[in-house]
Amino acid sequence: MSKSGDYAAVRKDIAALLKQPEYDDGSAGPVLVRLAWHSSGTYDHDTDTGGSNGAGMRYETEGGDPANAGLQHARVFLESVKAKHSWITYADLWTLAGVVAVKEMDGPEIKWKAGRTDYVDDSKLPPRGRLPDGAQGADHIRFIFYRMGFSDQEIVALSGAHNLGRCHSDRSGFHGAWVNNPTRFSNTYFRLMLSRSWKEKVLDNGVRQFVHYDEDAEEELMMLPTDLALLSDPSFRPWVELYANDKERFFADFARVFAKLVELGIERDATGKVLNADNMLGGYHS
Ligand code: CCH
Repeated sequence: MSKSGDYAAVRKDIAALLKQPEYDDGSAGPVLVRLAWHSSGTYDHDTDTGGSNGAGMRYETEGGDPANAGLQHARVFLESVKAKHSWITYADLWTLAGVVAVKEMDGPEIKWKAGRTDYVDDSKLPPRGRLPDGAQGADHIRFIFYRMGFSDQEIVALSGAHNLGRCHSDRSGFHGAWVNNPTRFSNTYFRLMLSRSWKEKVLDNGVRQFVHYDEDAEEELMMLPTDLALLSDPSFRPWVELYANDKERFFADFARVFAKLVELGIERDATGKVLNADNMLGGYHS
């Protein structure tokens, strides 16, 4: 058990669990990034509902959403950290884990602030269907991300997270990784999107995705229909080109936008203290 508020100790223990030789590509990192994103990405700006406060994925309504299939692996990985640092809220732990994982996989440093509550406010619960569907196109992506308050540029920057991890047939129905080294954060996703020819493929389960096969690669690489929508849309595409050509710019923009993502729905005063976490049932601490 660490001292309450010792986030450095928590960060260290998250970093230590990333190496998982038996899991996927040997790292828990990508699925932890996805947990941070899905816990935050239910936010709706207009109604101020959803978001990471409340760690709703612990319960069936949100945790059992088919869009969240597979994220139980991420939550289980983090249980040992929660057991050791029981003072941290799940909402803080899940968002911090994504931030630490990006950094440990050679990505940028992302600013992160504590203070999320695990108190579940029923009036803030998001309905299912708030997360994006990879089978769709640019209109759908805009509908989902504008609802959270993101711009076209921010949407493209965030999508660069698909440089990490892979699709699992038994989770989303899609299959494969976007890049050859899916446990190292970089702008390869954008570079491959532009430089390779992507061919439509219908998988045995009927799911439609796009693939490319390089002779010297270990496996066929993939793109979701939503990924390639970034290429065909005239407002998204210039950002894909920029990030493909300028890794530093991508890292800086990704860091800023991911920090914004994990803050959705968290209200703070000028000192950074959270204002909307007053119901302290979930172990709120300042
Ligand atoms: Fe994503 N993502 N994502 N994604 N995602 C999937 C996997 C990851 C969409 C669909 C999918 C973001 C945006 C989108 C990650 C981070 C982010 C999968 C495969 C699908 C499908 C799931 C499976 O089968 O396990 C769609 C659609 C959008 C937007 O339109 C954003 C934004 C982020 C983070 C900033 C990461 C990381 C993964 C890999 C997870 C793993 O388990 O390896």
